[in-house]
Amino acid sequence: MTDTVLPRSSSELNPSSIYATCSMSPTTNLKVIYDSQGFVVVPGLIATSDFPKLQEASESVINLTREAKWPFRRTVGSQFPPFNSNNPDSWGVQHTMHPDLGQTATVFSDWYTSDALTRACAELLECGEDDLELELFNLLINPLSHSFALRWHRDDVKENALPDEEQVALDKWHAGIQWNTALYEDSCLYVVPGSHKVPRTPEQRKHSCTMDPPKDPMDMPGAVLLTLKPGETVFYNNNILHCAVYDHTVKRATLHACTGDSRHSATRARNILQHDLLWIKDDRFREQLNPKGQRMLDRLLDAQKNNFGKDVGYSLEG
Ligand SMILES: O=C(O)CCC(=O)C(=O)O
Ligand SMILES: [Fe+2]
Repeated sequence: MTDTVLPRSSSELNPSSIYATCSMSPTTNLKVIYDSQGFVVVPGLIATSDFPKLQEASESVINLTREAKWPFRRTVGSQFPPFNSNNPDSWGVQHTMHPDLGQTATVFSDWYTSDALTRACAELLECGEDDLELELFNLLINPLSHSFALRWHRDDVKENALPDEEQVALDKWHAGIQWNTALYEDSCLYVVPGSHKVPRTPEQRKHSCTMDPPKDPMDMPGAVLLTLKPGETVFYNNNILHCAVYDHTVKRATLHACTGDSRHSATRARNILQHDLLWIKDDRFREQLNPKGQRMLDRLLDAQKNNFGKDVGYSLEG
């Protein structure tokens, strides 16, 4: 078991040193770090035998996407949903658990519902594993020929929200958790530790109120680069102020997903259902899941039913 290393101070923060095991040890600081910084890095959640399977499955969907044989992708030039197909280059693969991907999708859904991962999610969400809701599972990849970047943003708060509106949105954001698991070293994501709790300062607003990606992400007051080593997972509050830079010369294959607490699924509706999820009703998808996954799916289907016919809209533009 690794000891938890608490950050020395925000200005000295080296996020890649913020490790915490998600053992059920009474001394675990996972939740403490997550609450104070808005993210926590956890190594070793992927079983050694599963690691090559996930790498292989990722290669397979990346190839399909780059060969234009998988239509659900994040297109270079589009930062947020809905993604268009205006550019042949991609920075992400969407819907990796989709049953049309056959056995490959099962590798992803087995990991999404694995005990180590769901235990960590439940611990951070402070809910029972029986409350967890299956949500999104995508893959973030390096574009092949165009470097690309996302502007500074919070996933479900608009860039022009006033400080009071920002605070209201941040206060209710505890119903789901986002996570990135790196299959290769990943130095794409920048975050402002602690920004998940407080509105932006005037200076931070200046760096995050347009559609433009930053010239240098480190110009944002409080920014740190979050480097993940292969096999490490960062769990983060996706309303933390963050941006990302994708260098087409550096291999990236990072699992990118979120898991919800179904007791609050109404709060999650826009964030999740803005991604087209009709395929989750496919019987083949249910059959692909283990019993725990099927229960998690039922909670998402309930949320989808409760929002049927409603226009949930999109969180962000760009
Ligand atoms: O590339 C990343 O790690 C972050 C992606 C992101 O911020 C988003 O999809 O909203
Ligand atoms: Fe984001």
